[in-house]
Amino acid sequence: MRQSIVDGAPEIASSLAQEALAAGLAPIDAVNNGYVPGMHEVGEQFARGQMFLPDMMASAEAMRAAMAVLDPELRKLGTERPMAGVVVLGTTKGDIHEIGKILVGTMLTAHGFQVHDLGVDVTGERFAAKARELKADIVGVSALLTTTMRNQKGVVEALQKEGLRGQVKVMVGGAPVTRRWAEEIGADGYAKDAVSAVALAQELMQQKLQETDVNSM
Ligand code: B1M
Repeated sequence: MRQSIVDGAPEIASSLAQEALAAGLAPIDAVNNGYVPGMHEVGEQFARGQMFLPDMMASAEAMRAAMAVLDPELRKLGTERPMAGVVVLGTTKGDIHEIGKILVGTMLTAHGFQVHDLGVDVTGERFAAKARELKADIVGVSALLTTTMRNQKGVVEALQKEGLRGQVKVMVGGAPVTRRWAEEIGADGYAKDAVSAVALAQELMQQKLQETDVNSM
């Protein structure tokens, strides 16, 4: 699986995902232990100048082909659970990386969250407008570039400007993002991967419930 991503081979990535499901492998294990390490290898080779932009794009295509097989299986779990909360998700302005964000969305859906994915290159204003429209509980902002991380702060500010910050929790993530950065920009939490994003979203929903209880006393 790892090699199919490094080679940018969508057909192989897809057929290995089908084989994995047929063999009873948990889809999230295939993602985390099979395909994602391939993406990390691609990133390292790109940084060393051994791979170029078209190679990275081919690897992203292979990752999408694997996810097309695994995603429905991951999502199935979500339909068996009560609705856990409404999440507006997206990749921040200036940034077109989407694979990690899609994975986070899939895992949240699998755990009962209603996820509205705004896609990539999303401004703070669009996050805020969607959060207002859907009465979102959580806004999730992904950033993969050190140059676009700062736009996560723009989302927090846009929510503040729209008077929504009291109702909406903000979670951030992405390879260059850290807990310290999340604290610095006034976000409510940081998750390092899609599995911990679910735990964080559940924790933020608990916090929201407790705040509502206190306010209604
Ligand atoms: Co880009 N890219 N890329 N790229 N790319 C990186 C990020 C890079 C680290 C590669 C490198 O140099 N080693 C580097 C960034 C350097 C930096 O800023 N520090 C980089 C660069 C430089 C660029 C361009 C500038 C290249 C250029 O044009 N010269 C360009 C930027 C374009 C732009 O956005 N404006 C660019 C373009 C691209 C492609 C389009 C070719 C492609 C993306 C295709 C797509 O998404 N459709 C691409 C890819 C594939 C990568 C790497 C190789 C892989 C990213 C990925 O999908 N990882 C990446 C190297 C790397 O990350 N190792 C790289 C797999 C994914 C599952 O992990 O996204 O980290 P990740 O998500 C994780 C966690 O971070 C977390 O959970 C996810 C699942 O576990 N998470 C969250 C993510 N979002 C979260 C949100 C949360 C919580 C957790 O809450 C809301």
